[in-house]
Amino acid sequence: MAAKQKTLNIGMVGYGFMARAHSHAWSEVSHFFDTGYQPVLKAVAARTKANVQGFADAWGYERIETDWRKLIEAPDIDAIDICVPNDLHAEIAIAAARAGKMVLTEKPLARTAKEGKPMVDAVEKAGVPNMVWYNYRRIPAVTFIKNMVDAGKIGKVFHYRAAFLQDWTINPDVPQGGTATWRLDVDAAGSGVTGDLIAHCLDTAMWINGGISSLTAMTETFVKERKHAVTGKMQPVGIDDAAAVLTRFANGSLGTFESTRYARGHKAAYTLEINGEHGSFAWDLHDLHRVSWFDHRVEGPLRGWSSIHVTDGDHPYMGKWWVPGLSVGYGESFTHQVADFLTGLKKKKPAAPTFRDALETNRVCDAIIASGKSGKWIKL
Ligand code: SOE
Repeated sequence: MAAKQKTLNIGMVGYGFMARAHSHAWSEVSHFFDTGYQPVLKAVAARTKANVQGFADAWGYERIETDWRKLIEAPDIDAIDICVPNDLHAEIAIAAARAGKMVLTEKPLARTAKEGKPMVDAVEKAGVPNMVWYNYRRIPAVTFIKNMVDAGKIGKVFHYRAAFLQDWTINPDVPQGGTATWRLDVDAAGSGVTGDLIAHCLDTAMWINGGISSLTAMTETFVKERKHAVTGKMQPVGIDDAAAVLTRFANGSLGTFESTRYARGHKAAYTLEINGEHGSFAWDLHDLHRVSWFDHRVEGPLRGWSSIHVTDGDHPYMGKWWVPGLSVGYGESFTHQVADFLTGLKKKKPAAPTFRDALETNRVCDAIIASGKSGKWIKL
């Protein structure tokens, strides 16, 4: 760790699963990455005092607030980190930017691109550092694939395919809305698997393979009515439970994306593959350090798929951790994101995805939802 580091006081909004992932990252980063900054878990805000106090105690936040506005007004807070349902991102982010705070928000940027655009305008007008937490691009093996594609290892790209499969909403008794199940409520989430899971796949895909120029999608809502956790009433379900998408990328390659919460047996099965003229790369979140690699330039009988364990000191991020061969996990993808954010502050080079970058992901998600309804191809 560097001797002289600037303090960066974090104001966390929310105390759920994502607030844990982010708090873990803020706490861990300066033990491993020399970014010039020392994040401090200064304050956390959420409505229910007992819950937020428990969270603050567990993670070592110095104080709690029961209104996020207090964090934004507080002169000792440098960065606001938004870990609340999607419908609250815009209001908090815009207020934070206006108050001159750095703003980070959990993905997706907003429920729709229309809602996200004023967020982009606000951070850009205020000139405040901003980032959206799309963590999977910072899994070392995924970053490795990006670097290798950029280095031309597979040549011209023909195909990109990704899937993100889960099975936690098959039971029709799972409610919509409320603290734990807001992802099923279209008013809170904006969309279903598209904004929650395909958004991750799109972020990685567009980072590795460039922009998407057109798409068509098929979406389905398998359970049409669910009880709302807040009202207690049966209400129509407005989210997409599953989506299958065909895309054309601007570089001429074709893409396929599939996501569902109805793939029995799958909990977080994010897989991706990219095929080019000289070779292919494939990756699976369930074996997150492994990259499968096929190199067509290898001559003779040894040509075949090989498996690279992305844990060497010269692999992305890995030189900062233990010794070659030892692993890191899901949580560290967030730590890498924080490390890049802090390094970006030091170098005055924003870490991606910024709000503007993530707005593009929202645009593609909007097109998926629209195409799922109309059945038409949509140009982006
Ligand atoms: C949903 O179950 C979820 O937690 C997403 O919201 C996350 O973004 C994803 O990484 C894992 O699944």
